[in-house]
Amino acid sequence: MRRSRKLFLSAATAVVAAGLALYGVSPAGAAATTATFAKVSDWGSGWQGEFTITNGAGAALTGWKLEFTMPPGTSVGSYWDALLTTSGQRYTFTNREYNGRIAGGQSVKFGFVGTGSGAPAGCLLNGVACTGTVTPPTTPPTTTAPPAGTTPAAKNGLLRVCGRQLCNAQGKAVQLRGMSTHGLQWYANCVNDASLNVLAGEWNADVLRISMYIQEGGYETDPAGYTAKVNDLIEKATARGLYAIVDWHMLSPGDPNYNLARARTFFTAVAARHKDKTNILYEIANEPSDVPWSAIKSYADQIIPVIRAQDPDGVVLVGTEDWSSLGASGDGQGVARIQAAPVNAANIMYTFHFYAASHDDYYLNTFRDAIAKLPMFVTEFGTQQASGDGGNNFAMAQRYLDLMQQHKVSWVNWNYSDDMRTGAVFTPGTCNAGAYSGTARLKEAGVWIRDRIRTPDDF
Ligand code: IDC
Repeated sequence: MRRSRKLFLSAATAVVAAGLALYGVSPAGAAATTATFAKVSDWGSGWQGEFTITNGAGAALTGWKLEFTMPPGTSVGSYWDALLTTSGQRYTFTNREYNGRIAGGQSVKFGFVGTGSGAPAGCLLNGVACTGTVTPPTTPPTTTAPPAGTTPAAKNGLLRVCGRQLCNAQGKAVQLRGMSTHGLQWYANCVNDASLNVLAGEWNADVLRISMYIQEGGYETDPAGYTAKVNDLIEKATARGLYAIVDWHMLSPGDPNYNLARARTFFTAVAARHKDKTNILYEIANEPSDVPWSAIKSYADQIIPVIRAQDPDGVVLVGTEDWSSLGASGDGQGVARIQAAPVNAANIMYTFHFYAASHDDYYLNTFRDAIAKLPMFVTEFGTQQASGDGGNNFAMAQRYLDLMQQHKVSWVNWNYSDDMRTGAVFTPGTCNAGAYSGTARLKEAGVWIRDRIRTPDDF
């Protein structure tokens, strides 16, 4: 009797384990893992919703699936930190590879935008009511822990856009600060092991923007050579724990579609090569100009899938109207046009560029408005005029920096070279001399921006 009973229990356990292994569900009655829903904001025609999945038990959960039904007239739009499949009004979200593991006592969140006035109903977490009878399996976790180390890229890992923020692999909103190179066709001699050691080790920068012009003697003149140069600088940035922004520095002509075929070739090669890195961001169009938002959006909608086909996880940065001024250098309606017709992709941010001596309160207010509505990244700014030259307006620049710090908007300053203009941080001749360390060779703007990059990070 005892023997057969034992056999029966073993068989039942095996069946349950086999059937539930995928999502780590074990029999009811154990410690609960729950999912709770909240509307975190509501603007009348729509709202932002968030689910928090909490592992109340001791062992790690290794994956999750959450499903619910929306009432007729209510639907899900964009979403983040989960994958989505739908069947009619039934929505099924599953974890991304970076947030499937939930240690005991920990939570993960994912979010989405809803339209209509209804709310999720009939919620199931791993097939069980979201109020909780799911427990973790005893199998060890398969997801790798965040990389060890103290560099910005090691601490933060793979970035992703969460709501309107840039978040690290632990789900914390972070601000990156760093420098842009000048055009590689002119000032590649300023970006090398010695200068990047100073940028990473003395300036404590988080990010390097690799500015590759297309015209003006750039990529179009030597695609293989410039691709190799960018690849090399990505490796140098990676070796120093910096994030790398691959800047497709289209400028004139201002229509990004002019270079679409070249962009396809370039981004396919670069994304394929670096897809396993966790420190790459793709800036697909530096400064569009003289084209409507619809043309920029059309370009983005075509080039982003090219990148994602190789590297599905990298954050993509999208240029905006009128030299990435969000349309402030045009009719000022750029933010509204993006909101009316956003780029068809998740995990993207829009870019804003400013030059503090040229771009006063009107630009600042346009930017402030955009921060409240869109995920924003300042991939280029200067303390001078838009020419990158002339006197500095540090007071105005500081107002932008304060706003960006308050809202954790990442920024990159133009530029890490010894060009003669006031916006280049080094005095002419510095790069040939290889004398990047300290402040002796820095121009006024260089001293100012170095001080502001060196302050402690928020991560
Ligand atoms: C400027 C460079 C200058 C170069 C010029 C031509 O400082 O040496 O001759 O480009 O391309 C931008 C552009 C950036 C500009 C910068 C300063 O993205 O390429 O660099 N700027 O004018 N937008 C606004 C200002």
